[in-house]
Amino acid sequence: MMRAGFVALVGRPNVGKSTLLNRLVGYRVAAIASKPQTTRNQIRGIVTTEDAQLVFVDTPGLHEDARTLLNRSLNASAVAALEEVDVVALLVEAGRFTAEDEYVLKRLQHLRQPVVLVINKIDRLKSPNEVLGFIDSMQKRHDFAEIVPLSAQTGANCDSLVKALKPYLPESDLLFPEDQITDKSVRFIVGELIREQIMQRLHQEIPYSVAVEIEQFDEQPSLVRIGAVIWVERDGQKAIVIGKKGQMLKAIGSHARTSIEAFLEKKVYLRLWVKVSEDWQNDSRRWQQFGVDAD
Ligand SMILES: Nc1nc2c(ncn2[C@@H]2O[C@H](COP(=O)(O)OP(=O)(O)OP(=O)(O)O)[C@@H](O)[C@H]2O)c(=O)[nH]1
Ligand SMILES: [Mg+2]
Repeated sequence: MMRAGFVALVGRPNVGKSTLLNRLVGYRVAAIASKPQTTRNQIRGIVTTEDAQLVFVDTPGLHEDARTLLNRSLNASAVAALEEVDVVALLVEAGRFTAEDEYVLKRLQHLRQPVVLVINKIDRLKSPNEVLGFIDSMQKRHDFAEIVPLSAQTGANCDSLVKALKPYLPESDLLFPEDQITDKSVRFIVGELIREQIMQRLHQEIPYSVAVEIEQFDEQPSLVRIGAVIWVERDGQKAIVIGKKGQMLKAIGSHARTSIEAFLEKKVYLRLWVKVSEDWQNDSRRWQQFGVDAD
């Protein structure tokens, strides 16, 4: 019997939601970085098996202390995602349950949908047995429909998650063509692959002040020409993104190009510009122009 439906990936920032999405889909469609609130948009990744289609909805990490308008809106976007899905997958890190996790779990208590607990990053445990005690302690916190320990990074046990989720989906034909892996446009993903390099290379407030806008996307038979603007909020940030003698921008560009080429399976010619748009994080019109659909 064919089942198909939507699964929200929720959890505090940095638990590995986007890494898991990419792992399940088999492609890098979502940006990953070791920084909280890397994800800004709801990204759907589609997994189609012989008898099921699971549409995973990656959401921005929920956190209590949302200071800018954009951060607050990211929280709202993560909560809104919960209303449209058939199952909720709550991610936590193996062996860790923090006040931030508690905050997220509290927001799931009254949902009508089943909540499946995903214990991520089991590769970090010294022995697999360590997870057993953690499972016990988590069962005391909530009546989870299923509990699946896995590693999004190594791929260990990720197949079990797909199997565990399937019974909770409604009977349905395919919702998307079987070869489709995401609902986002290629341009959007290209922008995310550029932003990912910035998130990974720059620190403090800069990653959060950056938005990437794709201005040019010309696909030719043997190569794709891409022009993108990296928007920052202040002149000082622009200088940091460009770096001494342009070194930082060069590194961002060459690594982004490599991952875009892997995604498009084509040669890429990438040009990047850095421009200032003051305080864009507090101006929703501008962040929409930059492709951030946090509302
Ligand atoms: N060791 C280990 N690290 C992981 C695993 N999954 C994710 N990570 C790392 O955890 C960090 C955060 O991963 P993301 O996928 O960006 O986390 P996220 O939950 O999407 O974060 P936000 O978008 O900020 O909410 C990255 O440095 C990942 O490489 C895992 O299974 N094992
Ligand atoms: Mg993410």
